[in-house]
Amino acid sequence: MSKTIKLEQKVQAKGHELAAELRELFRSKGIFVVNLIGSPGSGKTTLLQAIAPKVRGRAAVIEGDLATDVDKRRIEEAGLRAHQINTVGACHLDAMMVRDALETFSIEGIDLLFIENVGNLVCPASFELGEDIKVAVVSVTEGDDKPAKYPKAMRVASALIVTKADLLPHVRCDIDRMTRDAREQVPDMPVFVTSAEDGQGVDDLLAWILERARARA
Ligand SMILES: Nc1nc2c(ncn2[C@@H]2O[C@H](COP(=O)(O)OP(=O)(O)O)[C@@H](O)[C@H]2O)c(=O)[nH]1
Ligand SMILES: [Mg+2]
Repeated sequence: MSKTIKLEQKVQAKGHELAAELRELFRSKGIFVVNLIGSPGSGKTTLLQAIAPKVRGRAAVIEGDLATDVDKRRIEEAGLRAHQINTVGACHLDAMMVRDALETFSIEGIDLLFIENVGNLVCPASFELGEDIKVAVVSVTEGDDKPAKYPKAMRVASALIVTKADLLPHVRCDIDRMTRDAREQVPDMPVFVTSAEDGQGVDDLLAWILERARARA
């Protein structure tokens, strides 16, 4: 038991070290990095597809999934360079996977990198990838209790992105409740109500991300 804990601590410490190295690398290249965490089907890839035409030539995407390169191809079709990591069972990306990806995936010439984590509101909240910010993605169709049920995902997030707002007339979803619960964890947490379908909130979200990037630079 104590051996298991020690090994876990060692692995976590190594992960922190590597994430710090990645953060250094991204900073040295002037790249602002956004790590998207959210459940499978919450609309992470579709949101990135909606953002893609607005950041063509300056942004790239790393996709994390257990299997397939479906999301990478969707992003490429939307006009951004993309790289797929297959975790083959792991429920989250880790810093080592991102470092390995950068051996073949060039991030030269960009100033914005999106990392779409494996669909999951639990594990990805605990792993640093050298990102500047994590954002939590929750759709209106998942139930408005999710920010309350996944407090750690809220706590590590710099913003809550509510997706699929075009479906609000068809589902019971109280955005005020989601906002309140997210702000229980992070007071004043920015909340963006978006739809990739009709585009609402996407420009505001991107403007906020770019402002964060400018503030860091
Ligand atoms: N109506 C509507 N459907 C959406 C929206 N965003 C995503 N979807 C749908 O939700 C499903 C899952 O989306 P996807 O982006 O693949 O989710 P991911 O697993 O989080 O990357 C797909 O069928 C999308 O077409 C949206 O803004 N409005
Ligand atoms: Mg996806």
